[in-house]
Amino acid sequence: MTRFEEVSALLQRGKAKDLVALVSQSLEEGVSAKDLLTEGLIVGMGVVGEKFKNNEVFVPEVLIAARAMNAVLAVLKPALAQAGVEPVGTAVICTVKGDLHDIGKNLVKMMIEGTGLRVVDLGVDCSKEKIVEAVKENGADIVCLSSLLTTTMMYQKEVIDALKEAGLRDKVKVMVGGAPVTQEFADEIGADAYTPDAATCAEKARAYFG
Ligand code: B1M
Repeated sequence: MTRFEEVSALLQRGKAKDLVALVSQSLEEGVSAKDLLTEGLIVGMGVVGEKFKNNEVFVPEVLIAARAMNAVLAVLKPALAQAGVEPVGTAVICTVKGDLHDIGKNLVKMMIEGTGLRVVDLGVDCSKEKIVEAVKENGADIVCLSSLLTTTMMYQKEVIDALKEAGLRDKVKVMVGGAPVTQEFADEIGADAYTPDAATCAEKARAYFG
């Protein structure tokens, strides 16, 4: 079994302690944080998702895997983020109302912070009112919305409408993402950008500041 397969297997079994130990050791040995993430952790979570879909595992197992993922992301964070410099701008990020999935959102946050932007994280199940308020309070330049459910992705449009109503739509870029979201959907709801993964999102967010 390769190192990445080991990482993936521990994640699938939700072995947080062993996973954190293996990832920490791998970082010390010089294995790239990005490869541990994309070739180990994200692959492992994909397998969990597939088994979940096929009723081979159920919510408790998925939850345990997700907890292990969030624990290990904290270990990877320093290696994924670049050295802190004065923030060039501010992004507000959340998972939208009705949706509790936060792993992708946490990854996007980490990667954006790594580009030198300040990120205000509103968490999960976030209402449009809370987002509008946070944009005002923080003078945000970007709003990043994550949705993992087909039932919650339409709420991204509600957020855009609420920003319009509050007279803020021209002041912020709205970026959308999450597994069911597509470029076509983003165009349909009038978002400024769709990105399929955290790294591309961070790159695009940073590009708004030249
Ligand atoms: Co849920 N879940 N889940 N789940 N879950 C999915 C999403 C699902 C596809 C599983 C399946 O059936 N195969 C399915 C959705 C079906 C659909 O709507 N089409 C599903 C379901 C049905 C549910 C429940 C309804 C199950 C139930 O209760 N019967 C329930 C809903 C709860 C709710 O939210 N109200 C539920 C619950 C849960 C858990 C709580 C058990 C747990 C979440 C724990 C947590 O997040 N803390 C969970 C998990 C873990 C998953 C899967 C297995 C993994 C999601 C994940 O973290 N992936 C997922 C299956 C799957 O996606 N394959 C599934 C890893 C993560 C790195 O990827 O989040 O896609 P992702 O993020 C990516 C990109 O999408 C992008 O960047 C990231 C990678 O770089 N991205 C952005 C994400 N957000 C972005 C924002 C941006 C830009 C890019 O901003 C601009």
